[in-house]
Amino acid sequence: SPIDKAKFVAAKKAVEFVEDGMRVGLGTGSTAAWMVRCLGEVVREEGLRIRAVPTSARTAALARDVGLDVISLDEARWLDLTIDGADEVDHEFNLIKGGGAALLQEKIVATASDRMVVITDASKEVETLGAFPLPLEVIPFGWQTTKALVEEMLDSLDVMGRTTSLRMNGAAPLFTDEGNHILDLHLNRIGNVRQLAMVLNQIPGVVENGLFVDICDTVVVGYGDGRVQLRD
Ligand code: DER
Repeated sequence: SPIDKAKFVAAKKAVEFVEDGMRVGLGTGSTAAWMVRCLGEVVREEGLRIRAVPTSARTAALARDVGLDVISLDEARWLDLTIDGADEVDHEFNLIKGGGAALLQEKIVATASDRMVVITDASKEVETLGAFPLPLEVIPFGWQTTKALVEEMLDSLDVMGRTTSLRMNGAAPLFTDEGNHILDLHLNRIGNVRQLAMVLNQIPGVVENGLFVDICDTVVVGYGDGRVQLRD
């Protein structure tokens, strides 16, 4: 499909940033999965020696399947480059991430990288963040109380929406790799991303939110006709 082609060309382009000897963070999601496959190919063809730090169990499994040398973030300590997808990207390269429920490890790995490259199809580029529900990782203990506190907090913030929902995995609540839950915040439009990102993490029970502010350095946009655009 054109969307798959767009994701593939963006992923393939981003792999060009990977150099011999690098420690590379591997994102999660369908676009990142294309990147992991392309990276496996390039490593095999060019004999690149890289170490890879995944951002989810499923990315780790795929990375091993394609023959990458997977290590933990603790072994790597710091990364040269992280390549990951996004659910929304604005003009300042601020992101909404977490559609794949991996935002906690993704944000830690992206923050521990000299450079973060986001790979997307054009549909992810927006004027203002917020149409995509903002994922929030919360611990299971008292999650309904946390949910109520978040909704109360939203009333006082510069956002349009107020409702939150528990992310389900079929008929049961979803559990992240860390055993936490995800609340999705239906905000429609976020007026002040920096303020919201800060305030949400102050609420007891909240572990992390899917707003990536001042983390992304480069955006690679793929198109269904095979074109790819670089935004630095
Ligand atoms: O969960 C995530 O943060 C993913 O990177 C997501 O935002 C993008 O997933 P996609 O590449 O499947 O659209």
